[in-house]
Amino acid sequence: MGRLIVVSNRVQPPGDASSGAVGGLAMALAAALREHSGVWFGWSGQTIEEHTGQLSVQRIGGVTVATIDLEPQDLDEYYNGYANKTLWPLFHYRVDLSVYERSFSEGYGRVNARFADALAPLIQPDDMVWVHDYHLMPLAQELRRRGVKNRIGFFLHIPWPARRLLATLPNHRDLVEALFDYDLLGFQTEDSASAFEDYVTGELDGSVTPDRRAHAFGRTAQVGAFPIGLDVETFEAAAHDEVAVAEYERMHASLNGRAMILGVDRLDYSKGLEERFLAYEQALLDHEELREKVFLLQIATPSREEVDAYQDIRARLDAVTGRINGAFATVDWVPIRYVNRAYRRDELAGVYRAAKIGLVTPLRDGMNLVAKEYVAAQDPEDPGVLVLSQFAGASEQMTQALIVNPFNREEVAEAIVRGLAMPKSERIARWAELMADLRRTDVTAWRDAFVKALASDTAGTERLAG
Ligand code: ADQ
Repeated sequence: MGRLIVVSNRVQPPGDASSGAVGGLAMALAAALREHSGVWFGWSGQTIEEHTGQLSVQRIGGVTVATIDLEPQDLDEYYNGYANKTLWPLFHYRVDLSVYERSFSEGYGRVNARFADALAPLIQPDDMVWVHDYHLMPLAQELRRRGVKNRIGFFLHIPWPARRLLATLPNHRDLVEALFDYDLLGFQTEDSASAFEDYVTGELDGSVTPDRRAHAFGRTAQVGAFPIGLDVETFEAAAHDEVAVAEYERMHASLNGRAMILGVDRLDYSKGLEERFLAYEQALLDHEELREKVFLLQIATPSREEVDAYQDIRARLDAVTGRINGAFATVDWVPIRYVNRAYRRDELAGVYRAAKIGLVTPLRDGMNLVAKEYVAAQDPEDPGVLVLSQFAGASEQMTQALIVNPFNREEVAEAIVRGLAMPKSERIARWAELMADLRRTDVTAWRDAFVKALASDTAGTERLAG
């Protein structure tokens, strides 16, 4: 087998596992490439005034990292535009926030073509190409136009929306047609994979065989669910290093005998932070005995600040936090501690371990790695309880969590109360099952399953024959 070439919008070479980098995608890919002498291709994160197509190639930690720069206009139209103002909200069920402008889709097409121009000459005959996420859906189509015949797989880290929702996107058929230039289409969950199949049969008049080969536009792509896992070993090691232990002890000392409920998220409207604060408020209203006995620590790192919707959600969260703290705080108790900085991974592990409740309540989420990190960081003798949204992809696997509807304030409030009161034996039993599953389905298992499916897929062979 040839090399594995991974393509993603941003490239973050495998390095210091304890770095403060935010983003589940980056963490998972660094782990996946560590053992492969693979190539990682993507945007450098830098902009230049005029596109040159110049490729920068470096060898970092056993991986060849190849990057290109983008123009400011690319960044506006492709990244902040089509990817994060059009697709991200729509795929997270926020049609109301999804903005469509023709310049966005032009920019999206242009950048995908530029990626293909730079990438195609690097591809050798036996290589497999693995493309990641919603930024790069048309990349295989652009590579095929440049004569690339290799196997190309696509993995979507975010949810695939319901058929009628996707149909609201102008030119949605073109977007999906481009996907049929991949050999393998991987989704996080069964829910997303079957929503895609539903679109193929319902919207395109295509068909899907029992072994999940989707046919449309005269082409075939294999469909599958490949739930992303955590790099459990690295995370556990980080959870036991000096920084993690010191952070745990510092947090523990500051609890003052109070139980900590914890949220950790990128500051994003899909994460359900406002609804979460209101559910916590509901718990304080319904259960006066909790007051001064618990607090909510919400760590929310700002992201995509150039996009208006992200500034709006930030302002709303500041206001809700202020209101709840104003209503309930006493001289020595603040109900919500709201922190906007990024943490190192080991620091974060220490914080997770000190929390009685991990409150992970996105309104919609491809997987959600925070839920998995929370479980992996717990003390096996005295683990905390995970409260998890039914709309996080992780809920398909993590059935021993307390599963809640994040839109139902009372239900989330009651789950918090139940978690706080849960007997140790039940906490241990639930945690042990969750942890065993995390190990079984870690990031290596995810990578191996995807790469194996891509290597064994026969759709590409049909392409060569046809
Ligand atoms: P994200 O939306 O970024 O990822 P998630 O899976 O929760 O969501 O990953 C977040 C990562 O960032 C975690 O590793 C977490 O530890 C880290 N992080 C969050 N806040 C942090 C902070 N304040 N400081 C430091 N680190 C922080 C997308 C999809 C998800 C999918 C992943 C991977 O939206 O659904 O699970 O990709 O496929």
